[in-house]
Amino acid sequence: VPGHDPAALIEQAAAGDRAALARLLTLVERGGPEGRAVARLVHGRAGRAYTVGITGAPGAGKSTLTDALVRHLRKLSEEVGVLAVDPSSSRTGGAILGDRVRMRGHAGDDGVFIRSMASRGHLGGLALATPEAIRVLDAAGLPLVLVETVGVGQVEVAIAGAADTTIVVVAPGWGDAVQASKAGLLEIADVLVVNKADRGGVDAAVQDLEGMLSLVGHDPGGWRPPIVVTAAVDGAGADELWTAVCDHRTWLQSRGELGRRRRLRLAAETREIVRRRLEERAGELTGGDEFDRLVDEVATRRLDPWAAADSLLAASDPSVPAPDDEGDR
Ligand SMILES: Nc1nc2c(ncn2[C@@H]2O[C@H](COP(=O)(O)OP(=O)(O)OP(=O)(O)O)[C@@H](O)[C@H]2O)c(=O)[nH]1
Ligand SMILES: [Mg+2]
Repeated sequence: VPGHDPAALIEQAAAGDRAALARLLTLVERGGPEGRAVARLVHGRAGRAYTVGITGAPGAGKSTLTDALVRHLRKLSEEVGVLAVDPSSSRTGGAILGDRVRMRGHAGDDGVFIRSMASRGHLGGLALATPEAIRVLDAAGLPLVLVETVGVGQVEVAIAGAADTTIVVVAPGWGDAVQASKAGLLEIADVLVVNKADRGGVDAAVQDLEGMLSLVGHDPGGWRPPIVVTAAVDGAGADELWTAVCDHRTWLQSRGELGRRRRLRLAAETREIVRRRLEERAGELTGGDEFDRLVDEVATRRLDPWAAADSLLAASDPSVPAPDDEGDR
């Protein structure tokens, strides 16, 4: 039974202990001091794994397609980690369970590690827990990490959904392609997938996407997302999809784009942490007795709201000069 010491757990996970890996992910999901300790320790060991995001509207077939990709990768003897991220708090554990059941075919295969994430305890929620969880899998030595996220919510798309290669999945029908476009998914797509090809309507969906891609526009010599047709239920197209991912990876690497992208993602993540921290701090500053006292002064016209805010901020941070020091009283 794995213990709680983050450093020991990381050694065990890196040696292939999957229970230790699971334990580390639980700590990261929960946040708190232990989660922070894990994050600090894994960061220096991460950076080798290639990450592939699989996103799209609910029900497009992301989980089924992820499963098909994993099967294909196992045939190629590739080791792979999978994170199924569900950012919508409205969804119940049942949906997550569905993902687990769909992925159950890989039970007993040590070359696959699958984890669903739906935590709420972490500061910044799943958007910030996801890149940390990816780094845990990375530090544990998994060379490939697939991340399934529902493509809704700006922060989720920007941070949790961000990967080295992003696959956007749509099902046939105008609705899906238009929704993907509205949700900003076409802009982030490196590879587009029209899934459920067994159901028909594929040609129209491919044309819809082609049309919308032309509207988005791409730099000359830039990467234009290929459109891959799949029927994830029977694994059809998984090999073409993987080839497209590998082509994109080669393209990124040949241009030095991979490092640039990763840096942008780390900047976005760091910025988001700062933003959430400040928001948390704002909640603390405006929730106490001192705040009430200042509001009384504002209400009785002795202080204006800006001066009250300055006073609160100065009290919270000694490096900010207090309004009194400015001699305006
Ligand atoms: N006919 C057909 N059905 C599919 C295909 N791929 C997925 N499905 C079905 O579509 C439904 C949704 O598939 P999921 O893989 O759960 O879709 P998802 O995008 O992961 O859904 P959420 O995670 O709930 O957003 C399931 O009933 C799948 O069996 C396909 O290629 N053809
Ligand atoms: Mg799913």
